[in-house]
Amino acid sequence: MNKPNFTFDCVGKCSHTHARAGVFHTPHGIVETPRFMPVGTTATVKTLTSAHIEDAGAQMVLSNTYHLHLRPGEDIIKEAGGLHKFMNWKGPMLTDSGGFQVFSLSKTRKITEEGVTFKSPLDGRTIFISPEKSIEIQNALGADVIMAFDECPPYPATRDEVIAATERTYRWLERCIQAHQRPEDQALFPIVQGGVHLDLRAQAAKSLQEFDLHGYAIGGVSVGEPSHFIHKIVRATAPLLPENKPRYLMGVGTYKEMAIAIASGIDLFDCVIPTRVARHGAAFVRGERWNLKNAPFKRDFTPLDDTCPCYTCQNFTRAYLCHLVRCGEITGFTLLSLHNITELIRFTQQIRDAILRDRFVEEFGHWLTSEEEEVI
Ligand code: PRF
Ligand code: ZN
Repeated sequence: MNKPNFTFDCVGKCSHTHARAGVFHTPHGIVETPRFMPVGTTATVKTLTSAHIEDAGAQMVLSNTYHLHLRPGEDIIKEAGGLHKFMNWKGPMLTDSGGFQVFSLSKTRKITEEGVTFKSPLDGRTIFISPEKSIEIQNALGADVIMAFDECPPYPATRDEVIAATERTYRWLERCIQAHQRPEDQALFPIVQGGVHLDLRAQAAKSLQEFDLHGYAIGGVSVGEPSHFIHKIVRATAPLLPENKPRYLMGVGTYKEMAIAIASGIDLFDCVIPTRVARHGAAFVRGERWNLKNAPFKRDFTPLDDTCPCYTCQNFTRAYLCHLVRCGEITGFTLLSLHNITELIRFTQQIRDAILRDRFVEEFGHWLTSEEEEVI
């Protein structure tokens, strides 16, 4: 019997929360969950090579349909042998579908039932992406996981606007499934929308399960709403998704948000935060964000984090990093990005290890409360 290309094995469960440790099998290897995925928007995790990303402990890397369609175009990447070969990343990959990026990055855009029309910010050319087009592009890019083309309502939005976007996301999923040409080696994940309305979230989570897909994502969070809304949405929605499939929370990647989401049963995360923060000269260290430009670091000849195994922490001092970021040197951004990605992946890996020992709440419980409410 052929082993299916996509399976998710739960290998450990927390006895107090919905947290679980899993292994997601893909054609390009496994992803041990919970796990943070670095973002390689334009087929590169900014300032890093694939060797750095591997050293950081990354197992799955994300890239973007929107950016790669605009430049260099999926035909070139297909000619190169696919996205894996093009960027020399041999492990699992995921591509986002493009809709969300059109909304957040393109000023002139028009959305209809057919799809989204917008002007390329690169050269002003008019571009149209429909569910079919998004899947066609993602089939050409060849990532292991591809995302359904969704409509992410802005925050704030009226309840009617959110209903319309959520229902459209469902209809677009049907079209994505129809258009998908490589279901045997590319898993299509649908995206639960529903804004801050828990009933709409529950409805969407249920209706998307009419289609038997290999994993499920929660979108439309961390779009400007207060963080206690994020916690509430994730806590209510994640447990409604199939237990035997990976669950992915899109665009979320801070310590607290990830810990709370893991407690709710989320397995995968992505966020540009670690690389964006690095380019601002800041580092994540032991649960905090430090600005390396600050004067006290000028003469601090200790490693950024002496418990961190990354190349940056093993070889350089805070004083050196402070100097590089004050000079705007690219090496500084590379070293900080490498550390920040290592740190967030290590955080999710440490949580995974704790879940496997059933010590998640004992060791990470301090992350699980928010001011507005008790989370567990
Ligand atoms: N949809 C898609 N990508 C996303 C989001 C979404 O809602 C988000 C929201 N957090 C980030 N990336 N397709
Ligand atoms: Zn480090």
